[in-house]
Amino acid sequence: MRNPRAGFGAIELVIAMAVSAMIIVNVTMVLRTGAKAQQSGAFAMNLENQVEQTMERISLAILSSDGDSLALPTAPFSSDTIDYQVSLGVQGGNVVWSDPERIALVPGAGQVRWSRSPGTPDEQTVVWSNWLPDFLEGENGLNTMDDNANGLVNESGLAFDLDRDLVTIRLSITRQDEDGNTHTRTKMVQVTCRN
Ligand SMILES: [Ca+2]
Ligand SMILES: [Ca+2]
Repeated sequence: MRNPRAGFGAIELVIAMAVSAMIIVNVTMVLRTGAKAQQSGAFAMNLENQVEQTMERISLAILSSDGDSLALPTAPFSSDTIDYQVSLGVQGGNVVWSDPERIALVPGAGQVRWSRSPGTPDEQTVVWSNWLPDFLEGENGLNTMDDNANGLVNESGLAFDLDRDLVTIRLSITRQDEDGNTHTRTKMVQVTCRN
């Protein structure tokens, strides 16, 4: 004869197992979400660092350049390229200038490229950043409007403009994370040439 209490015990056991399974699933989900948040936090931080670092390199170069020689447009126009020479010091009362240097957005490649002696056989180039969009964050280039209301019309992912001796630099970097979500960071810095 079967003991009714034994059957009851089995059901209780099944329920207990189901409950613990649910708890395990929940804990795992919480852990996963935590790891995900940490991952996306690290991603955002990386992106932020990259924008900071690239902007710092660009602004340092412009800071020590010959302000009088900068041929940049004035807002609402802008350029994705800057040609400059850096002061190497003073010799015999004259400022000694470096070979011509250039910082430019390479269209299609989405790169910020620094070069020395561009267009000559001695040209040296270094990529300072990847993942630049064609147009600055919020700007739709296929029109005649300043879509992101920053005073420039259709500015590129890297944009320079000049107001007397004040150079404004704008930069956007856009990357996709593992889940295919797009993240964009934009920074603006204004620099007055020392020389
Ligand atoms: Ca704009
Ligand atoms: Ca536009």
